[in-house]
Amino acid sequence: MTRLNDLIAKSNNIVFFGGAGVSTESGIPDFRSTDGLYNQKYKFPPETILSHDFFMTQTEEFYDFYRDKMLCCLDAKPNKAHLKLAELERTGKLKAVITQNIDGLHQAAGSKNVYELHGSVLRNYCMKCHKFENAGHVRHSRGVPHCSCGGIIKPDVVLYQEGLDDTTINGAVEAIREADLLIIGGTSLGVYPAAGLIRYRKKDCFLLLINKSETSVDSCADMVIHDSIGEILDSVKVE
Ligand code: CNA
Repeated sequence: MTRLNDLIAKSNNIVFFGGAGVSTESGIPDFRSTDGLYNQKYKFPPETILSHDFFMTQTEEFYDFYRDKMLCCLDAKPNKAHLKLAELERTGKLKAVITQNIDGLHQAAGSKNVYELHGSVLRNYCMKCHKFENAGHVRHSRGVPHCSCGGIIKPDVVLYQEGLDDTTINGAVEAIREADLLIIGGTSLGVYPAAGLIRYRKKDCFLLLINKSETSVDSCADMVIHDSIGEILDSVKVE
């Protein structure tokens, strides 16, 4: 791990871009691993259930799945990967975490500059009066959660068929443009447009990939580590 530590030591603008694999060591299943949600059997595929159309037309069924499979992250704790990234931010070396995750664990670990490309289960809002509700309200309600005004509550997560928030994308792109070390970790890089953002890195930005399985970006990365992101990041010495 000497090479990794040298790399971190000489970088002054580190950006981390991650996905569901960052949180598997906190007990939250990802989508595409063998024990991930895509390999479990449901009446509909997860990408159908987690789509805008499905939410609008079969809201109760959406919430059955969402409470069961997506809100389990409310009980999860940050792991070694989240904690090390927060520590690196405190030293001033790491400038931003860009995540496709919706579990809020980077902030729970202490990270401040976090771009949540796909929103967060911790935020929910009334589709009628736009009042925000916490995740506890959604979790403990039955059927379709409603606001006191009678409106339906929607999680502030980006469902399939929905666009990403412009301010979040712009902030993430800006951070990637400035990076001298871009660490990509725990993501299959299969979900767009999020995965496409890494193309905005500078020509001389060092690209480090830490992922258990191969990705489409392995061949153009400067360094590839196929291992547990928690273990690898935990081995990083913070000066
Ligand atoms: P994915 O497509 O499921 O890929 C996860 C990747 O992480 C795979 O390539 C795995 O090999 C790898 N991986 C799994 N565990 C580890 C580990 N411990 N160390 C290193 N690598 C590991 O997930 P993506 O994030 O690429 O796809 C984006 C989707 C997943 C986003 O829309 C997320 O909202 C969605 N998602 C989020 C969560 C969460 O918030 N925790 C959970 C499940 C899915």
